[in-house]
Amino acid sequence: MSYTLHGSILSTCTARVVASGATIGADIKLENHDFHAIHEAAWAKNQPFNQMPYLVDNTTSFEIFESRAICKYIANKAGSDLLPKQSDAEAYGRFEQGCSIEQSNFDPAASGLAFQLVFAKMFGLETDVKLVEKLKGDLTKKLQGYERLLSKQKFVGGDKLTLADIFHLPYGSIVAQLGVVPSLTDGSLPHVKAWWDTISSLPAWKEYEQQKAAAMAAMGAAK
Ligand SMILES: N[C@@H](CCC(=O)N[C@@H](CS)C(=O)NCC(=O)O)C(=O)O
Repeated sequence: MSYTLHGSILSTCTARVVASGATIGADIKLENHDFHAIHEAAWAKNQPFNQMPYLVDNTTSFEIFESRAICKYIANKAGSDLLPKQSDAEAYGRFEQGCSIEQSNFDPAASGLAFQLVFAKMFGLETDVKLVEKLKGDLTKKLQGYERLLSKQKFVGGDKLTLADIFHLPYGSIVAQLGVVPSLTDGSLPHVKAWWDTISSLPAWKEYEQQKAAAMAAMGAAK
């Protein structure tokens, strides 16, 4: 089984698939595209919303987009424990609960902060300072819910590491590096800190961060 992932090493949603795929042990070749490519008509044939990434299954030519769906597809084909089996109703239920938590309680504020504080500048846009303050407050409050959850179970999708945890890494790492929501890392929410320390030190994530740093250094050197 081999896959071609069309995206960019600099894209957070591509990072979600790269890190999940590496943790699963899947054979994924990342084809790096310039961000301008997604606005071309040819791209919309593969990703109708002009976003990256999308994946091609090289064995069957099946194509799929939406980073979380891509990760679940790869994990399902590999029979990976990162995706609990539907036949185990409770484990699968907890896992889907964890995926929904990430998408509804973490991603809106974390991706909003990353956009306002990192990507807006790259696109020549002004940072909306009022919105940043609101998003910081939103995520701080949500993390209190994470603390309550993680005092009862070790990971967001149950007692074992699942894709639901890995899904947090791309935007969570940006928030952690910016230091704008201290309770993610400062130990004031001890279960959150222990969880974050564990998932952010997964070898696949460290490897992704090294690849991204190397790509950024190469881009800087080419300027
Ligand atoms: N829900 C989609 C979001 C994809 C997405 O927003 N990708 C970003 C790059 S990380 C993108 O293509 N942004 C360009 C745009 O939305 O115009 C996924 O998870 O794949």
